Amino acid sequence: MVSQTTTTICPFCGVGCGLNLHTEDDRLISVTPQLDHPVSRGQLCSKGWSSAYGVDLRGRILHPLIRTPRGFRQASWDEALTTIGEALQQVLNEDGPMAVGIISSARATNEDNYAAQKLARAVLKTNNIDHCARICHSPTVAGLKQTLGSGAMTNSAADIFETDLIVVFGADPTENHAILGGHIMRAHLAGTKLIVVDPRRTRLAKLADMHLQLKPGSNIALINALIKTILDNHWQDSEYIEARCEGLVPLAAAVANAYDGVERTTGIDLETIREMARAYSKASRAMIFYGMGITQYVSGTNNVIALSNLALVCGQIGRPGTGINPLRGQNNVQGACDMGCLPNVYPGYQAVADLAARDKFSHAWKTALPEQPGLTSLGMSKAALDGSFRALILFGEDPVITDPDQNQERLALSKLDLLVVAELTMTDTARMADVVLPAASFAEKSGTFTNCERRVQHVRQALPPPGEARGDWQWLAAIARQLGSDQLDWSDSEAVFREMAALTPSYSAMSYPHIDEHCGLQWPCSAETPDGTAVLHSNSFPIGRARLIPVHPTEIDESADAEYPLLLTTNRLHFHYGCGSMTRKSPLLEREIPPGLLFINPADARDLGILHRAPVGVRSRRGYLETCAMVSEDLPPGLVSMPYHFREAPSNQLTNNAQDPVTKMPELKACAVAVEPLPPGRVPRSMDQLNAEQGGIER
Ligand SMILES: Nc1nc2c(c(=O)[nH]1)N[C@H]1C(S)=C(S)[C@@H](COP(=O)(O)OP(=O)(O)OC[C@H]3O[C@@H](n4cnc5c(=O)[nH]c(N)nc54)[C@H](O)[C@@H]3O)O[C@H]1N2
Ligand SMILES: Nc1nc2c(c(=O)[nH]1)N[C@H]1C(S)=C(S)[C@@H](COP(=O)(O)OP(=O)(O)OC[C@H]3O[C@@H](n4cnc5c(=O)[nH]c(N)nc54)[C@H](O)[C@@H]3O)O[C@H]1N2
Ligand code: SF4
Ligand SMILES: [Mo]
Repeated sequence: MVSQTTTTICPFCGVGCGLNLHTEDDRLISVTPQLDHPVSRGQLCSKGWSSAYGVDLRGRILHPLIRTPRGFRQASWDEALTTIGEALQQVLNEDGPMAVGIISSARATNEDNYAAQKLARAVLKTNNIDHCARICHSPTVAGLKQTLGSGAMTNSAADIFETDLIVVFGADPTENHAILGGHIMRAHLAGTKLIVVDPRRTRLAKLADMHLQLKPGSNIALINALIKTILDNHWQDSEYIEARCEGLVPLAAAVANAYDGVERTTGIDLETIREMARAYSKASRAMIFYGMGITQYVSGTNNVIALSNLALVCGQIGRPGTGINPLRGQNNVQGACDMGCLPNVYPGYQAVADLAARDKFSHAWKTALPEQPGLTSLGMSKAALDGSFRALILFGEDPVITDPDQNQERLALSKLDLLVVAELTMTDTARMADVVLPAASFAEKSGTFTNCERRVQHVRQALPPPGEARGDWQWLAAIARQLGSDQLDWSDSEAVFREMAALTPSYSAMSYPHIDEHCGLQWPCSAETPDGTAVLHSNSFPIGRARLIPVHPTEIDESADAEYPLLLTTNRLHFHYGCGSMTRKSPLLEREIPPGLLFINPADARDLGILHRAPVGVRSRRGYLETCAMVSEDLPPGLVSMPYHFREAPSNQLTNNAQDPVTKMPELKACAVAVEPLPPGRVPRSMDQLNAEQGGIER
């Protein structure tokens, strides 16, 4: 028997904890934490401990599958690739490159993502390439790019232990970035002040020195009032602003009336606003962490800009223990953005619209590149509905469960001439595909992930891929070859990384051996900073001076009304991840929490005659689902909340697709719903049952 231990990185969230995979004769027998890992420091959360369940053989797709009128049948790789190649070629011939596109995966490696955008741009000749960052931190990328010149976490996880005040703004780290949530709890116990701004009473809110339980979507009203308080009292860092920022005068003018109606809009009284403004501006080092409570609004980009304004006027960016820190969500969402899996940028955020950048990539890849800007992921769905977008290659995402407005999303996918899905298991999206490809999981391939603090870490192969599964860049290369291109013909993952690093300035001094030597390297890592960068913007910003940009409150798209009297927000639960396709394979995680759940305040439950754990129906303008009520004081009256992990009761049946005008981020954090009790003892019908009864959308 051959026993082996492989050190690698957790495949779930952006914390990027260090795992050891213990194998015996090509079987994964256990997972343990890496004791000396710089972020996780010998710990894992329950998902990390359960990661072996997520990739075990149960339910794994082992061979290519092709749709027939009677369901899927097994096919050889040759046949699957021929089918894909012919269908792609036909759409390209008939409608040109804007009719095809790729959705890549923030769960896959940097090498996979680099390959995906290269296939789109250099082979398919389209900039139609996107991924889940669109509906996650795209407002961060767009907002911080404008204000600071770089859309990433400015500081490092270790700074949690080197700060005086932590502000958690619209994030729930003990559930979603559990190891960092634990660090925050520990720092707070040791004396670091903690302020939480969240409409729900999260675990950290219960422990915090202050909890500002604002109304959903009122972030800018609150932040502008904080900035006004700071300026009125001369609590700003004038020296810092003078030396490093521009735009104070218009910002001051824009916030001058910020108190008007603010108590009503936000639900927070002026005394509390004053107290928070004082604490944040007076702290010698204060860190802001933020998440989906900021980004998932039609005002997402402006929300990010507002937070950046707040940090800048107080001089809280550019030193250890400070900063504006987006908690990037997926294990490799930072990397998928860095790799250019976005319709407007090449690797390293080099703009497609910039002629010099296009020339650079065109020269390196020895081919002409498309000029026309690409479609976003939801833009591809929209174009599928009107027939102008016809062929989609998608991997490592399950938009039927995770995109807003499920019925519309299903309809859009059903219109495609060709849908290729590469997955580990048969997700709801894979079930709609024409061709399903078996993908290798993180444990079965090598490459790199970039965590939320910009740390590029080595993912090492511990197992052979099961059945005929292949790594993502390998099957992407096979599609390129099928189309007559050798653009993706690398010898191994290290060769992909070398090509990428040579073209990506912030990765330019990185290599696999150098990454291993340092237990991961934080970008920018170039000739000037060969060992990486823990704190961004220490001396200057990539755009020279930081920009203070006035922004004004925008109302949420859909408020509660007589017909839909409650506001629904969506959140995550510690024990499940994304669409649930990996975590729900673990009996240990599955027993922790019943599927579905609608969190509702006791007063609303009483008014509606709903008992704790009783079955309920939830309706919005877009859909209907059934689940169980969880009566909880953690929600204020008028607000209900649902997780989105459960395909039986997917909250995206209900959510609103209204979008941020800058980034096309949908408003996943607020929509109007009506809740009704179901007869006592009735078992809530699953979405599959409801679709079968009502004739849901099929392919
Ligand atoms: N266990 C687990 N962990 C995960 C994930 C998972 O699915 N499961 N997913 C990963 C991914 S992809 C991501 S992006 C991250 C997301 O991590 P978070 O950003 O923490 O995600 P959410 O729980 O969706 O939303 C955060 C909070 O925003 C609050 N909120 C809603 N509206 C507002 C508002 O108007 N203002 C403010 N200030 N707050 C508001 C909600 O009440 C909620 O507590 O988690 C990652 N980690
Ligand atoms: N209502 C509501 N909806 C939301 C959100 C919300 O807060 N509320 N949050 C949004 C956010 S922030 C995000 S990021 C999205 C996430 O949405 P998705 O990206 O669709 O979610 P995941 O569950 O991470 O899906 C990833 C899939 O990748 C597969 N996978 C894992 N590793 C690999 C691999 O190496 N290769 C391949 N080919 N496949 C792999 C897994 O099996 C899984 O099925 O959801 C969004 N949807
Ligand atoms: S905190 Fe995130 S990276 Fe760490 S073990 Fe949990 S899911 Fe994995
Ligand atoms: Mo995310």
